[in-house]
Amino acid sequence: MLQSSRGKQTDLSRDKHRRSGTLLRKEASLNRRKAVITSMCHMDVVAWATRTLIVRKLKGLEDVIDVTVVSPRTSPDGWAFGDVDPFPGADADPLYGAQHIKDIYFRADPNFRGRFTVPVLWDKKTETIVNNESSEIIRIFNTAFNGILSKDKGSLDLYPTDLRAQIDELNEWVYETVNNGVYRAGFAASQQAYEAAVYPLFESLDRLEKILQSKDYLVGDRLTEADVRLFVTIIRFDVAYHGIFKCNIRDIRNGYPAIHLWLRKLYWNIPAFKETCKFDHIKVGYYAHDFINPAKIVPVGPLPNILPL
Ligand SMILES: N[C@@H](CCC(=O)N[C@@H](CS)C(=O)NCC(=O)O)C(=O)O
Repeated sequence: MLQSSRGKQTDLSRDKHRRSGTLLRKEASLNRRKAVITSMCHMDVVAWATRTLIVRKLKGLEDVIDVTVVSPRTSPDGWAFGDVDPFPGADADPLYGAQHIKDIYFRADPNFRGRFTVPVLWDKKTETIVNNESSEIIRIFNTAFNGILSKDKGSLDLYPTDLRAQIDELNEWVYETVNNGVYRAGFAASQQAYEAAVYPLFESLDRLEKILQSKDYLVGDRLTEADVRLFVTIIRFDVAYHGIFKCNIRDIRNGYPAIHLWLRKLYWNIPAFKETCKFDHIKVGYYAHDFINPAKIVPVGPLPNILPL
């Protein structure tokens, strides 16, 4: 977590949502409305935002969901838009000319006192934040626009009913020990806290290695959101977390053949994975932290960033 606002944190006021946390707004209010949603993302660096970009492409939502990319460099005011911090690939806010993501939060809720995180899903029609939680945004993308998508995109289901229990169970420990585990190891302020994150992380990688023996996907025999959620962490593992976050008991390319094959098949065979991944941005983004890398030197390796199939 890169920035925190001071004081008691609040969440965005939420509409009634399902027990699964699927939606903040009713699906019907989003369905059939083209180009009304914008997703503000810190595009190439952060695993949380990239999940939403992958699912946006998998579902063919490029014409429905615009993307505005903020600068990956942190500032005292949080994430800045591209006109304030002209980082290559960062965009100005096309809607309101906002300077920082926090301005968008205050537009949605002037009393907001939480963290000004990305991604943010913004409804251009009602002019408010629909959702700022990536795991929920990918479920919105999975279903909310199916009525206006082509048959094959509309019928692509990354959270199929018959696999939900297995997906939920896997997501839970993968989130705790892997997706979030790398951050807990990387930002640990004591040896004890670091070890409390890094050992469970590698235990979970060992467990994932067994699951992926002779399998292309984590759950069932099809691509699901579980693969997307794990992919964004594993693709960053060797190039970033192994070094900057000291997650270095093993790396993926030498230590986990089944995970490594699963990773490369997704990356090389499915364009949505490759097209949302920019290794140079990932490296610069993670190695730019004052706290853990004051000199901000970005390592050259490992090369190549990802091996061929
Ligand atoms: N639960 C959120 C977490 C998002 C998140 O932590 N984003 C980070 C990117 S590293 C962020 O914007 N941090 C800014 C902050 O904590 O102030 C999600 O998955 O969407």
